[in-house]
Amino acid sequence: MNSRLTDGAGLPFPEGFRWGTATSAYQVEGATGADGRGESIWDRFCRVPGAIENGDTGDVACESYGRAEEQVRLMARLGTNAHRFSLAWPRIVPTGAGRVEPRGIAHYDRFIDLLLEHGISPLVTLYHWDLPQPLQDRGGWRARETAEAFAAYAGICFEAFGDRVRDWVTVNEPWIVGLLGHQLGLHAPGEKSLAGSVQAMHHLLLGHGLAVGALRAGRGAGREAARAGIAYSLFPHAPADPGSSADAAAAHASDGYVNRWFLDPVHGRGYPDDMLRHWEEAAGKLDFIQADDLETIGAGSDFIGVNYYTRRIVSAHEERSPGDGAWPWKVEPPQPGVPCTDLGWEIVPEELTALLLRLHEDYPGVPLMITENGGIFDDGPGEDGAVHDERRTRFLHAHLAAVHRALEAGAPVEGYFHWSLIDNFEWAMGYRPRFGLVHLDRTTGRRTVKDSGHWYARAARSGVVPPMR
Ligand code: IFM
Repeated sequence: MNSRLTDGAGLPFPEGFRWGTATSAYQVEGATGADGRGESIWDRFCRVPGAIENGDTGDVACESYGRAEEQVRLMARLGTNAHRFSLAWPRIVPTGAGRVEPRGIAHYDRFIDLLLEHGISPLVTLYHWDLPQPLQDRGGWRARETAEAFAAYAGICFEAFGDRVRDWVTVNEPWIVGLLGHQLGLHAPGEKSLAGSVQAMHHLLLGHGLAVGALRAGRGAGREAARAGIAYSLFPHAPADPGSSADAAAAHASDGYVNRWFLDPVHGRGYPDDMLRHWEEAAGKLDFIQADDLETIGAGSDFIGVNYYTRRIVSAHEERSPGDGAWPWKVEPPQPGVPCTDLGWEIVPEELTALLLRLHEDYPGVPLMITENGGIFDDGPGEDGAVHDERRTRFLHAHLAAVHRALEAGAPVEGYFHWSLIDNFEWAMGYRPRFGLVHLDRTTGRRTVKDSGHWYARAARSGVVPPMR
C-alpha cells in the first residue's frame, strides 16, 4: 500500500483485500415453505399482530432462494470478490436437532459453487437469528441445550461445505439478540426478561465456543485453514460531557455492556468484573454459567467481525432505565450538526478508525473484518430509471477512507462487507428501511444497481477507493 497517495489520487488498499457485500438468510431468501425448511422463530414472530411494521414478513423477501444465480451475477456486476451470507438453520436441520434435510444442503452447495465460479469467496454465518422454532419451544437460547444443538448443526455445515468455505461467522450480534430478542421483545422470540437475556447471551457465546471446538476438531480432515469468528455489533462510546467523571464512568459501563461483555471472554479474559457485578445485582444469580464454560468460550476467535453503524454517547442518570440493561445511564440523541442516516443514526466514520485501532490494541494479532457497515438512505429510481443515492456513496467513501486510515496505522483489517447487497427485510421495521447497494422494487421484483453500487464496483475492481468530488 502506498501511503503517500492522497485521496486526490484515490486510496489504494492492500493486495488481497476482501471487497464484499453482506446479507442474511431470513432477510433475503423468502421461500420459507420450500424444500422441507422447518419453521423459524421469525416465521412465528412475524405472525404476532403489530410485531412488524406493516405486517411484513420474510415469506417472499428478495426471493433470493429461487433467484440465486441472478443474485450471484449481480455481485459479479459489482466487482466484489467476497460475500457474507447466512445459512438458514431450519433449512439444514428443520427441527433444530436430528434429521438433516438434503435439499437444504443442496441449495447452499449450489450457491457456494456459484460464488466460487464467479471468483467470490464465501464468508458464511451459521446463526443470523432464524432459530428453529422447535428449539425455542424448549427454551431457545435461554436453554443450554440450544448451544449444544448449535454446535451439532455447525459440525454438519463444516462437514458439508468446509471443503470450499474457509471462513465462518458463528453467531451474528449476540448483544442485539439479547437486547432486542430477549430483553425488549422487539425481535423474535419476543421475550421481555432481563435475566433471560443475560442467559441467552451466555449460551450464544457458549455455542460459539462449542462450534469453534467442532471446527478445530475437523482441521485434520483437510480443513487446516478453517477460521471462525463472531460478528459483534460494536459501538464506540463517548461521555456526553467529556469533563464529567460520572459521564465517563457511564460510558465505560455501557462499553462493558455492549462490547467488552462479549469480546473479553471470547479472547480468553473471562467476563469483565464490572459487568459480572452489574448482572448479579440487576438480573440475579448467574448460576447457569458452568465451571468450564469460560474455557470453552475463550477457545478463541480467529478473527473479529466488526458490525459498525454508529456510536453511543452516554450520560450518567439517576434512575435505572427499564431497557438497555437496567443501567443508570442515558443514551443521548444525535448531536447537533452531525449528519444522520434516514433512521437518525449519526454518521461518524472517524469512530470506525478509532474502533479498529482499539481492537488491534486490546486484542493484538487478531485479524479484523468489517462484517457489516451501511446506512438507511431511502432513495429510489428517478425519471431516468437510475437510483442517484449520493448520500450512500459519500457514506461508503467516508467509511472506506476510515478503514484505510486504520490500515495505515497498522490495524490488520482483511476486508469490508457492505450491509447490504440489496434492500431487504429489516426485521421489526419490515421493508421500509433501504440498506442496499441494489434497489429492490418489491412489486415487480426488479433489481436496479444504485449509483453507490456502481461506485463501489469501481473501488472493488481496482482495489483503490476513488476520490469524491
Ligand atoms: O439488518 C441488520 C442485520 O441483520 C444485522 N446488523 C444490522 C443490520 C441493520 O440494522
